[in-house]
Amino acid sequence: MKNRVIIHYDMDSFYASVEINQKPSLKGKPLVVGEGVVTTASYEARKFGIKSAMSVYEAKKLCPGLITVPVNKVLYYETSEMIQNLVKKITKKVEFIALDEGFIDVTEIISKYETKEKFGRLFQERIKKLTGLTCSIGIGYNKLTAKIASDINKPFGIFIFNNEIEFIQYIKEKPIKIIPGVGKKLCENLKKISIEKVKDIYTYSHYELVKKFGDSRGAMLYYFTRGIDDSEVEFEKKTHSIGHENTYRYSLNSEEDIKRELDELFQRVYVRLIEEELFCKTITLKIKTDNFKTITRSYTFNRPTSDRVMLNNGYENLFGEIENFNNIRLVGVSFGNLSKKYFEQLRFKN
Ligand code: TTP
Ligand code: MG
Repeated sequence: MKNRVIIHYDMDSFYASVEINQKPSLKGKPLVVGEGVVTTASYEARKFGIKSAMSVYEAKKLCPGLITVPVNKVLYYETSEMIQNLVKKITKKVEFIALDEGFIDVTEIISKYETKEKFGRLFQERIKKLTGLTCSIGIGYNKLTAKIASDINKPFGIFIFNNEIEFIQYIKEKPIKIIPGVGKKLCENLKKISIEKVKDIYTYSHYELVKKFGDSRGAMLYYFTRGIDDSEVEFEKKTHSIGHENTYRYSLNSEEDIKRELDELFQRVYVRLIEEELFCKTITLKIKTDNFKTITRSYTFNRPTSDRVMLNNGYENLFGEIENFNNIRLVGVSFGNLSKKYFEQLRFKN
């Protein structure tokens, strides 16, 4: 595989910075966003030990002069959209993973810039000029190393891993929680077998890790601690659809049979929509006869939804349009025009 260059950008204290930007008198002050729970703290508030997910009550004990601001997600959504539109002008190979962070595959375009660092600085300046906000940049040879790098020089920092040697050199003495996917619980379990630093993993074989922690987590520990990650920046994810089809060796010939099969498929696709935290705008039914005639019928909602009743109504309407129930050899249901639940919830709030 060609040497890749992947960028991970992550806005600094995102919600707090957006609020400060709106009201400059808040600048330089310890501030948290959230009323019951801290969603994020300004860097001044972090000096007091205040962190995301802490109660505001606890945070105020740590810093009596703390300013609290209510969450205004519409504002963060709008800022995020501005940032994403700018990022999309650089290349279409972008994958947004949260309101304030994303991956960019710059492998094909990085040679236009003098150095990777220059690209990073330019990127930061453009975001700052557009939004008044700062971000941190990680530049890696894959998504994993870019993601870890963006955290290293926060705020308004850049860090670069050019290759596995540089990565391992940096990471080996660090606590194992630096690896994305290693949460609190796994950390505790690793500690029980004396794994505290990244390098402690190196004494275990792939086989041993899989045996102890299961296929996916074992492999993750083995590969990620070595800086190995072949996953791609999924830049066209948004246009994907999800669906299921059944083919039959003998044809179906009654409305009841076809309805029953489609109901089951609808249910399966719906479960996937919910599991993958997506919203859908278009439902499609597909039916194929034994002489390979395919009929598809689609229904598009006014706006993306994950509402079971709405989806079901759309599906029932489509089923009502089917006229032929003879010699059916394949039926399918798919949901298209997908978008992330998180974004849709914010978009349609208020
Ligand atoms: P993060 O990027 O994790 O944090 P951050 O941008 O505030 O700070 P950093 O400079 O360390 O990147 O999360 C982005 C936003 O997501 C954050 O501003 C608020 C929100 N958020 C929550 O609502 N709850 C949480 O527990 C976390 C971690 C973040
Ligand atoms: Mg952030």
